[in-house]
Amino acid sequence: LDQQQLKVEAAREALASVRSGMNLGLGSGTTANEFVKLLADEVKSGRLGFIRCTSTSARTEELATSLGIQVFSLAQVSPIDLAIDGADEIDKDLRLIKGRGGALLREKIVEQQAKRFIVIADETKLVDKLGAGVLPVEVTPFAMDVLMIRFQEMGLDPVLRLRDGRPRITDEHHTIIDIRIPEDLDIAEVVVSLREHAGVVETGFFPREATEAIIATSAGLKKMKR
Ligand code: A5P
Repeated sequence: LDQQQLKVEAAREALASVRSGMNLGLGSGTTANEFVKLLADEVKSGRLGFIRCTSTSARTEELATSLGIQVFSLAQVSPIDLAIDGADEIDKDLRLIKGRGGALLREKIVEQQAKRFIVIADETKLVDKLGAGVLPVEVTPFAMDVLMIRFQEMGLDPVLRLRDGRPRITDEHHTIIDIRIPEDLDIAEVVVSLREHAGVVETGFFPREATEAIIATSAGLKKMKR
């Protein structure tokens, strides 16, 4: 199976946890999109009824709506029974890095409002140590330039996320600075020091939000539970 098929397999397995009448949180990214598509099929066929969804991004909302899934505000579907979302990195303790697609703030808000949060991913997302790639940090535009300098001084190798040559603006109207976790530090320590800086809104480190993970590997499904 190629990576795309693995994403579909993980999404299909997560769908088995959805029951009629549930309030759902829909994730963002290519893996979460597969879940939204499968969910739409179930709703359309009538196999699942009375599902109420909220979304972690404007993009997912667009996709869901285009497939006939009505999207409600977060408050309207709270408490959320189940959130399903992808991740960029997953470690053995079910800690995550998210946000390489830029939706980390709404994702964290929605997923902290969910009783269960199942991460769906293909095997490429499993890491020994979080920080194999960048950690996205959402910051206010007002602070962006000075935070870039401070993060540089902290040895975090900051890169401002761009789109079409301009700072990428998130759904919550912030910008994103991607940083590197220094080899000798744990991500949790780095996040504590990042959060001391006014203008840092949120980071893509999700230490305890996920309650379960479904990882599709070429050898079959691997499941994790907190
Ligand atoms: C969106 O901001 C991210 O947190 C995604 O959940 C994450 O990037 C995973 O995306 P893919 O499923 O596209 O890899």
